Amino acid sequence: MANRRSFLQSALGLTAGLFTTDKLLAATPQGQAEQLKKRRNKISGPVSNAPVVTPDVGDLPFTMDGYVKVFHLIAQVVEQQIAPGKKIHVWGFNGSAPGPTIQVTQGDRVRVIFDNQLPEPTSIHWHGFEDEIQYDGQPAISQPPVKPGERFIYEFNIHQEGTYFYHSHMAMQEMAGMLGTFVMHPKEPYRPHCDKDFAINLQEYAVLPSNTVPNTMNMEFNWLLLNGKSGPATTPLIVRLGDRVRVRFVNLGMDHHPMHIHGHTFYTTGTEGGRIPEAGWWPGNTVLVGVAQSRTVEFVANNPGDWMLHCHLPHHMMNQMSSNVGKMTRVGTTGMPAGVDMNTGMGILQGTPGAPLGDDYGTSLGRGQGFGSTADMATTNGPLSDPKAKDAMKATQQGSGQNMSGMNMGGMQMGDMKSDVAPNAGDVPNFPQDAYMEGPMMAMDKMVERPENFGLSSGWSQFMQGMMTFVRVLPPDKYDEVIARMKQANRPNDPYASILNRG
Ligand SMILES: [Cu+2]
Repeated sequence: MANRRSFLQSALGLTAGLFTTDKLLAATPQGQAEQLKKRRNKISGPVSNAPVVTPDVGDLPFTMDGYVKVFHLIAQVVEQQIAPGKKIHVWGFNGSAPGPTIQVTQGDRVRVIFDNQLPEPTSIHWHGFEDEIQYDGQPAISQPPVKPGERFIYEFNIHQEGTYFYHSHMAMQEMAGMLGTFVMHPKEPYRPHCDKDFAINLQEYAVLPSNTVPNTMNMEFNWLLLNGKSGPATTPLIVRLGDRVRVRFVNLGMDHHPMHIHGHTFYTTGTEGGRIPEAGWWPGNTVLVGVAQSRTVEFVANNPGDWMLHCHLPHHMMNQMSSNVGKMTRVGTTGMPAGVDMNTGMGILQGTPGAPLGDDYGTSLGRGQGFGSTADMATTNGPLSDPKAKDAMKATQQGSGQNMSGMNMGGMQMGDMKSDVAPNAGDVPNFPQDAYMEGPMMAMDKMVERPENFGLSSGWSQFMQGMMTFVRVLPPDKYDEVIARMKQANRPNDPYASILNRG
């Protein structure tokens, strides 16, 4: 029978025909669109839940105890590289802040063994869970606080579906980093099927000059993060042209974040209360993710390119919250130097020149500009002059953040030394605003090199800060190449493992 079928197929030229057609189709834009249509038709076919990928964070593994899924969650201090040259100490879980994503399925019985390795009492609240009061995680109300070195065991019958999260219920511990995503996959998979499913945690820290810990009381945030990284250190979302994509945003900070995508229209399909019935979905390209909320969006990635996905609050698209404001940042007769240490920058009396708020120095305007260590300067909006740039680069290259995992700190990209600003720039009111390229190029492409960034246009990293990442909608050949490189990297606990294993 089999032989007869293959004979018939080759007699009719079916096998060869299919091969040739597919190859031909992929060669032209029209062909690619045709393939896209084919893939989209598949969306209504049989479906299953695609595992959620949390870039830069990954999943919390589990073991089975009979029919119970058992997770082991550990609260601890974590040293985390959030941007090139910037390492901070945060409080997280199992090695990262946000903590690893927990994925379960509706109907599961789940046990979370929680260990507190922090120096003060804490507990874990399971945000949005409709479950028994003794597992709600409110210290001294629903359970005793979990003291340092102690353990508490939470148990749940998962009857909900959607995007939830876990966090400390102590306000300042939350702001020190203690949160993570908790995905409840539906027993009956959602339709239409999504080929890719991502989680992005939105966080903000106020890290004062020369500090490695966030000041949790401060409301002026200078580091804005997606999954614990600030641009350009964020790892892009890799999707194949034609994929239907789901992104789940989780916000546990002090600000609301309007999350915006380029080149596509998405539908908001879920909140922190679970799936929205399809009739209630609403289209947009920006979704406001309020504090303590989750928002799930879905779109068909039908537009090839490296598209930005970012918070649209202007101050959340910066690192160090730095602004170079007006002539005060100019040296010589037209201005005063900024970007210096706190004493000097704030004109504090210190002998020479010896006059508080004297004429020699201007205050460093903006929030955090240049204050503190020179190592920080290279990760602000850019140095002001060639000598300063060189100093900053030296500091960065010698800085503590050289050997962070997954990043090549081998050196800054020194572009051409010419300035890209107008010769009279210093005399123009309100200059500079975003003159990143004043002085040598400060692109960090090399420092954040990773397979997911392969093929991005040179210098991209210079314009990527704060809560910014990409959705890379890659045509099949480019997609295959990037995926092959990701596989080859063979990284332990790769957040993308579920996609790489699928092939
Ligand atoms: Cu924001």
